[in-house]
Amino acid sequence: MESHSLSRRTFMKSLGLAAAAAVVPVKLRAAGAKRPNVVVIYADDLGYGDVGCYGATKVKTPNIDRLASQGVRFTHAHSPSATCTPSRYAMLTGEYAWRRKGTGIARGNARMIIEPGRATLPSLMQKAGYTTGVVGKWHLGLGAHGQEIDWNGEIKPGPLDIGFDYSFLIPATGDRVPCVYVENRRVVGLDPSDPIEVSFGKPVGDEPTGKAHPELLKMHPSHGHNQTIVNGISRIGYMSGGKAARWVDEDMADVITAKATDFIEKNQDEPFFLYFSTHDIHVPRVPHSRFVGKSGLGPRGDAIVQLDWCTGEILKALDRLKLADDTLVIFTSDNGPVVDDGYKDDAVEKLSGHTPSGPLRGGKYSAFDAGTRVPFIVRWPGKVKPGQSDALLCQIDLMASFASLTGQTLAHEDAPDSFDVLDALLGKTPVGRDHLIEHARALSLIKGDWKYITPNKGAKINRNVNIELGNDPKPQLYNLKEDLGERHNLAEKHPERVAELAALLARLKAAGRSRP
Ligand code: NG6
Ligand code: CA
Repeated sequence: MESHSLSRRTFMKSLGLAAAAAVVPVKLRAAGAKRPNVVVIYADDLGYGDVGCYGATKVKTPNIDRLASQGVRFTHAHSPSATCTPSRYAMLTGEYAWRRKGTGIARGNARMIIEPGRATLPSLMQKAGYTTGVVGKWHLGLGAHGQEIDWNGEIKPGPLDIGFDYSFLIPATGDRVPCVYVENRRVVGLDPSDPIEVSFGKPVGDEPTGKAHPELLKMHPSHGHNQTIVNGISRIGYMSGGKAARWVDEDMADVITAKATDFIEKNQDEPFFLYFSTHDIHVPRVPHSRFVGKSGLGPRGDAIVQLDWCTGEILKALDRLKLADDTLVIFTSDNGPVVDDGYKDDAVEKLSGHTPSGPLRGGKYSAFDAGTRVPFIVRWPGKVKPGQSDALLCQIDLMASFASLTGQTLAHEDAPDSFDVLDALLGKTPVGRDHLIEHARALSLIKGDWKYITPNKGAKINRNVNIELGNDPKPQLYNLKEDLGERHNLAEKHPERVAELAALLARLKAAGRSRP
């Protein structure tokens, strides 16, 4: 235990977290500078009904609610996909992930799926003179195709090769190896005499797995997640080595939030773009002890409380540095909610009437709206009038909208599915995009009040996670305005509308782009 706590202290120090923050004088920003800083707070697996300002009553989220009360709260904003990797791919490239092979949920040793040299959200901001940073969950792969990732040397390509000036990453997810942080191109706190090896096939090293040694676990898997044990939790994949560099799940929110606020502090004098990608509330849900028991809903609720704290720390840093008025903050989530996503963490037992999807049907992985319709809040004090907006929009629109914000024109081939919805984001118009293709196993098309889900043979329910997936061999048509919960399939009643939406979807797929 002693050696563990010692190495943990050394580790925190290697992250630069122990030293008192240097006092940096607040310089005035260039007079007349119009470009706001941009901070995107990207929560993981947070559902439409998981926060107070979207109707949750059992769990308290005062910081996220404050953001909403000072900004625009969107009711019809979507992640591009119902899982993480494709959502992030689409948000950063402006291209629907389903157009590209290899953009499904990435393994922990997947190679980078965004090609260097491509126009991306961060490269667009860089071109506008912003300093760009990503802190937190990545899950878009690292390293070059056809080559082993060198976890013990330089890891590239990575975020620095697609437009970020700084990166501090959880390489994949908290539940996948390698369980280490990567800062810019290197694993943080790595002892070269204890090299890291990672495998998603045959076991590596001789460390115990959750499957063979459940007695060593502090949290047990419910499905999958039974390979190498790190910090008492078995993960997806095998790893050996890198012991001094391994993260401690309980500290993760503190570590990444400190890195995010450091980035803001260091770049306070110039416009910056920060993509702060939280680990919460993805599994394994292992919040810091100060949040344990705070929600009464078990670790999932406590992780929401921790996420709210992280959000509050970002807002506090902006206040402290007097940057709040010059900063456009977006808060949203990469896909809808899931309760049991692979660990027995009491989330199901302690749900206590909390409804992660709010009034929507389905959840993470689902073609029903809870798969992608997520909390989405925009705050820019003095520029964005607080209120609510029902405009249809998608995170994929950030590229075209920020091009507009920074006075740039996108090349025809760039961000092929990103719409300029800047006026909707700024609350100036209730009109968002004309239509949206949602992506789960099935594709769906939303246009006006209508949503069409393409027929497919997938399972109707994922029994592991207990979520209705929205799959059906028959076409589905819902009127979202009258039937937000997608209970009444009107496809047989309105075959002409089904035909019209199916034809539009086919055209948009064939065109390879949808940006006007
Ligand atoms: C699934 C995992 C789930 C989660 C998900 C990715 C199993 C059985 N389930 O394959 O736990 O990691 O992938 O989540 O392994 S996401 O939010 O990053 O897309
Ligand atoms: Ca996710």
